[in-house]
Amino acid sequence: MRFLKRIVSIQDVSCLGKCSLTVALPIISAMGVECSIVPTAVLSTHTMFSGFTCKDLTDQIEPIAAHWKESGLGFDAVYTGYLASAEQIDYVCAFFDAFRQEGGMVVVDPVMADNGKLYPAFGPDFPAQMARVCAKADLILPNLTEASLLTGLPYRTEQDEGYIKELLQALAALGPRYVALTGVSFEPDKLGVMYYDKVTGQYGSYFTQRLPASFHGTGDIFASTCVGGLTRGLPLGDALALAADYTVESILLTLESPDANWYGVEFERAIPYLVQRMN
Ligand code: PXL
Repeated sequence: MRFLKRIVSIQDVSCLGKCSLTVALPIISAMGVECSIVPTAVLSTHTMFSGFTCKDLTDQIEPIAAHWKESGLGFDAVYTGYLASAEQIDYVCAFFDAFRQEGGMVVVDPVMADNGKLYPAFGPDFPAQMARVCAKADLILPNLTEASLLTGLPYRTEQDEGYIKELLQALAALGPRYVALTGVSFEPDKLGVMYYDKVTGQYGSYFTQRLPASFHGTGDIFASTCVGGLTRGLPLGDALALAADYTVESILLTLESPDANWYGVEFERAIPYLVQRMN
């Protein structure tokens, strides 16, 4: 019996810019969970910088998976984030089939868009490919833009509960049992997450204060913390609340820094808070 649980995270290495694996690894480790990785690409920075380089690693996914299978390795959770190209979708789906295990979970953060727009590296066909990955997940964690691209429902900045429930149900109809939608706001000074379990038909939500700044990479901080919490045995509502609180704490500490970088939240300074919450 292993006391340490193990997650495998499938997303890119952005060498500078604090997102994807450079966020998932420290956060999941701080939560007391082992984090193995499958890098989907190596980029000089994330794609919000201009002139970034990108080496797609699609051809590595299958050999890495085959070696792990031969070696009898398994994972308590598979967690995917930024996938570098439509070509790698089939390999990621095959990875889920190979490593899904009894009592384990597959969590997909369909990272591809924000603020109403697809990220620059993706073409208009990419959301349909990402929907195939979501179909195989137990839990998906889209933001509102991603939810609208995945379902074909309109993207609206004016939200009400009826609209959010319609999105949640349409997302669950893609396949996953659980859907948690981020960036939900029914009051100007509150921001949070609303979630849905399609088997029980239950909805839940968790809201925190809306802060006067938005930083790149906060979605990855949120998703990594949520998957870490679930793997440590937290119920979904508690894992999402912890993820929201840790993200807010990270942003608050970043706002204290007069020279904070636009490209990265100082989540490192909030790690003691996260560890304390886990104990
Ligand atoms: O934070 C999401 C993300 C991850 N990886 C890369 C990105 C982005 C968002 O822009 O560009 C490479």
